[in-house]
Amino acid sequence: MNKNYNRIKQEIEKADTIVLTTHLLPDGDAIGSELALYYYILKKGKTAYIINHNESPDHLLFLDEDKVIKRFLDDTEGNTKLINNAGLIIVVDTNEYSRIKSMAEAVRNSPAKKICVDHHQGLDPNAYHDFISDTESPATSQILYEFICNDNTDYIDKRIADNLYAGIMTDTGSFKYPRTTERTFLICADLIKRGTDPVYMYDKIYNNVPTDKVKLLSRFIESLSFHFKGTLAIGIITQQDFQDFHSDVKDVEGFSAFLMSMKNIKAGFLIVELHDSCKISFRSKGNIKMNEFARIFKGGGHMNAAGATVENSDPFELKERLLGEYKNFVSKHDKKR
Ligand SMILES: [Mn+2]
Repeated sequence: MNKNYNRIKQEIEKADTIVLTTHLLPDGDAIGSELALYYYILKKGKTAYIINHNESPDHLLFLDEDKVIKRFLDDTEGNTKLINNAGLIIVVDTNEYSRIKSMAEAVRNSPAKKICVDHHQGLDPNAYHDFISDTESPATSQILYEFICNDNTDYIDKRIADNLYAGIMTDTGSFKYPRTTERTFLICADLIKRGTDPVYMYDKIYNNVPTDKVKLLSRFIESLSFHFKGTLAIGIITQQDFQDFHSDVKDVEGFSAFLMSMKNIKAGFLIVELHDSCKISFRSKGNIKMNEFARIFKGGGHMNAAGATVENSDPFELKERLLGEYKNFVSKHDKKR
């Protein structure tokens, strides 16, 4: 692992200009990783740009205090130039070009070397010049902490610490998801020692829910249906719901976790109607392999958290299809046991 760290450090030192990007609908880990890496790169005396497909969600805007994050489509021509002229492009918190959406083509076509830093499964080594991939890590921000410390711990000032902490806190669900380890707490203790205020960080990120989002949540709760003796919950959010509460797909963050918070629930599906497709989030507990189930809908992910996008589908018809497929899936797996 450290060998990769040194190689990638050298690539950063070789490049003059570095472009950073991440997945669509960036979350705390995506933005925290980008900003921590951005300020580290500045300290190395280099120029850096952060360009994303989506704008940052409201509750994370405070992290970007210098307003350095650009949205690709706001200036496609100018941003494409930056991507083409960069010496290095670093993709964080995803390893799939399809997940950087509108930027995928520009990044692929750029002559710059491409590096990936990620904790998701499925990295194609041929897609990048080099990478740091650690699927055991609960957050890309945790990998970046190790990476920066491997260079020089003095680089981690309060601002970098805040961003790394935001990434780790959000991707671990505030230190409760499975890949949270002793190491995670030791790292966060060190970040707090370097100035991060955990109460302030939690308050800024979580105690900041707009009332329209609460109304959307209430609509989602009304939509819930329960199946398979109350072990499966399905929720639906439609375009109408988004319109009614001036919200969009980024406002459903946390809804699938809500499904899994209910007693006796072993599996949950969240169906979100987009303009010309439906996005499904699959969640489960224990050994119900949702990545396997998601493949029926040409999706993928982790065992307990997967996703898929189904083109031109009505959300209510999709729900019926999901129920049918899940029935087959469960009976196949019961037979195997
Ligand atoms: Mn992540």
